[in-house]
Amino acid sequence: MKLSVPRRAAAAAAFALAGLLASGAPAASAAPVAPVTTLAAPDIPLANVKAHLTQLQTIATNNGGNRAHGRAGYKASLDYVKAKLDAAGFTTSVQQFTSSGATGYNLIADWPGGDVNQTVMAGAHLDSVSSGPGINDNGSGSAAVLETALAVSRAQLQPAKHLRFGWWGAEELGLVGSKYYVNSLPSTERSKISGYLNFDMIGSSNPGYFVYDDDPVIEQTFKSYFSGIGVPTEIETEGDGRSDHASFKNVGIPVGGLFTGASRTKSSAQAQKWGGTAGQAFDRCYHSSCDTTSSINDTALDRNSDAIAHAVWSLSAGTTEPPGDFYENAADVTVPDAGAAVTSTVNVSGRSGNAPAVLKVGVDIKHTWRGDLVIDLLAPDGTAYRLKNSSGSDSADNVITTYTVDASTETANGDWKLRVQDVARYDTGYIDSWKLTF
Ligand code: DTR
Ligand code: CA
Ligand code: ZN
Ligand code: ZN
Repeated sequence: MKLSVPRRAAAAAAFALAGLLASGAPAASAAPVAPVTTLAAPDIPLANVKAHLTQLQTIATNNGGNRAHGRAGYKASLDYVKAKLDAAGFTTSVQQFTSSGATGYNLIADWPGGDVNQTVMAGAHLDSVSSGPGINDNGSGSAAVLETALAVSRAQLQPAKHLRFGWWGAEELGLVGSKYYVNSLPSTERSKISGYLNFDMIGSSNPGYFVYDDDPVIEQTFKSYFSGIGVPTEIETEGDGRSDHASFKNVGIPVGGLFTGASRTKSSAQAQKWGGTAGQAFDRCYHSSCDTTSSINDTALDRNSDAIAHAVWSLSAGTTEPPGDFYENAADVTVPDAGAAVTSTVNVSGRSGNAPAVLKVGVDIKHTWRGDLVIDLLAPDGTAYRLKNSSGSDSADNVITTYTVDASTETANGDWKLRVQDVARYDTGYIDSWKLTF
């Protein structure tokens, strides 16, 4: 038993997640990463994503059949995406660069708010090859990221971390646009990007469900989403260096992403797992003129769009309170034999809103014949929550246990009290310590 003032545990667990994202590996001294309380992401309407693909298809059709770097179809694609984002309240900027003698463009869209020192970024290359409209490669990633950004706007999401979205030019020429973006960022700005999520080909006609095996937290975020919808995933093994995430990874930014496959052939085991056709390419129209809206697998596009939203929502959420926070009073308080009730107080401060529906009340009361005791929790407004009634037959000693109380109608901050009364003669004891865990 020791005397101490009410204290608040310093819980670093919630920041371990940021540390994981920042460093790509768990910090040596990091506490186990506590669950992050997040708002559930909305469903991303497949119809909206497909409407963007239809627009990109039309743009290609009206501009020589492609949306390639240096061609009119690319700039028209960028103008389409930018107009949607401007109308939805994003702060957009267009970054110009030159590649192979032609002007290229990146589109960056920032969602106002959030901690810019912990920026979560999602992106996709917007250019196609010159031999086709590039609807899966990579209209699919571009449209899904766009619709996720629009969902952020519809929700007026206010995540703890800052959200940024990027659409890259000239990926097909060798990740030119994303490299230009990253290389143009001062290192101080790069270090603010806690993670980059890449989506390049996520609607392949004979799809697989591949998750990049890079940052463990991002990888797990995607894996748990897909396992939650009963879809098995595989680690993307051919991905290194094959798309824009490489530009970010090369400067030490944690990356992750999703992929449904390109020219590789689906195995029979994969066909067993995912359906589709074994012995056929995941996308038989890869880099071809048939990479059109009719070559998209809707189920794959929908699932991946929803996975993107899930990742954006969960990786950008901070926790309003570090979970596992507790307030304790370890001062001894004697309980008079068959006498008046006594109280012990903890002061809760710095929290927002109400107490939780599952407020844990840990008590440690040393007392013989504990059946003598009546125990209550008193909220700051005086509301009493009965934790234990007296019981003449309960002859065991001490009450060392944790009760749970639905305190969701009580404001969290204020003086909470444990009230203990000994209602029967001869046995005595004291409050050793007690604590509230939010
Ligand atoms: N290089 C991409 C397509 C691609 C091929 N393999 C992977 C692996 C992971 C992401 C993308 C890709 C392109 O042609 O745009
Ligand atoms: Ca959906
Ligand atoms: Zn490509
Ligand atoms: Zn691509």
